[in-house]
Amino acid sequence: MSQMKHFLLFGLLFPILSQTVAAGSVADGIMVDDPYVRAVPPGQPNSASFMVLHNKGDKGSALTAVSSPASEVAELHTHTMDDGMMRMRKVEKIDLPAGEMVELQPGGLHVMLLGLKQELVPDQKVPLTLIFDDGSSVQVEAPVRKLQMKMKQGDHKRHMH
Ligand SMILES: [Cu+2]
Repeated sequence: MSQMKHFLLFGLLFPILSQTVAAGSVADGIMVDDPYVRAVPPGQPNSASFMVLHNKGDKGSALTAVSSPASEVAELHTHTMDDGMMRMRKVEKIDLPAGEMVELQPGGLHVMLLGLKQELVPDQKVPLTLIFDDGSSVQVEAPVRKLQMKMKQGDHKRHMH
């Protein structure tokens, strides 16, 4: 277990992309690609994070939880069409089939950050801990990015951010 301790320490000192795992765990076989967090205007209580998860292991697993010091709560969400309206709903887990890539992206699966504790300024790095179904975890630093999206603002003109 001293090896795990070493990895944990390494993760704190070099917060780029580190795995807080022992060999053979689910986290060991998961590659996290291009993680980022959506920038939101000041006062917005929530945001979301997106990334690509590549399960390079030979057995299927799942992302079961995420935690971040940036928000009170982090949930796993998906979008569904409901009477022609896109709605988000919480999911228990995000399945990661063996050898496949699963994309968390706007309008689809995402990590919901509820109750932001800080303003999310572009280029700032948000630490996320991804927890898998065997209890192993991976820590990533997700930069904050502005997304191109239409904002509805009452009767005001729609504009691009
Ligand atoms: Cu959501």
